[in-house]
Amino acid sequence: MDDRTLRLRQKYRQFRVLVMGRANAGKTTVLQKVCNTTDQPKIYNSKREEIDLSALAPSRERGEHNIENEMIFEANPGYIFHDSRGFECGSTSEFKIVQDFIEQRGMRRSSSEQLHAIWYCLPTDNASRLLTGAEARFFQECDPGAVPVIAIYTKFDDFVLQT
Ligand SMILES: Nc1nc2c(ncn2[C@@H]2O[C@H](COP(=O)(O)OP(=O)(O)O)[C@@H](O)[C@H]2O)c(=O)[nH]1
Ligand SMILES: [Mg+2]
Repeated sequence: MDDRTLRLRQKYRQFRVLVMGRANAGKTTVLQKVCNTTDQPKIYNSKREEIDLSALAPSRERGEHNIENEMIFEANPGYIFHDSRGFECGSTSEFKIVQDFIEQRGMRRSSSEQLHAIWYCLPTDNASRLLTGAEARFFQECDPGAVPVIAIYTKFDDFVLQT
């Protein structure tokens, strides 16, 4: 590693990523691959208290969902993931939550609180539409500022199989 890389590595101990994409897009699978694990992530609230999902009823879990929660895989704590679940319904309030989060986190001076990237998972299998209304809106209207948006096409093997 050169000097610059070393300096960056020292400054950015953790890499914070907002993961977007509808249910079943393959988000969790991509994160597991990146972190080289098959485990589920641990989830922490903004006070860094662990949230025990098994203790929550499914309906409650949805209600408890908060974009500020941090998902961390024990196998690779170098990544902190935020999940924008709920965005898929495309409502204006959900869109605003995501937009505000990106704006707030993009402006943070402290590198440990900054949002470093947005990974947008788009399933390519035949059963899915490539872009839903909410997704088209995100790409047209959302201003990520300095935060790079990376589109990840998922389920490509299925696309190949179908075509
Ligand atoms: N064929 C295929 N299936 C996938 C791929 N990625 C995920 N899946 C499957 O799609 C389903 C949803 O994946 P998941 O990662 O849970 O999606 P999430 O809801 O976005 O977190 C699971 O049954 C996965 O095994 C892929 O690249 N190819
Ligand atoms: Mg998931």
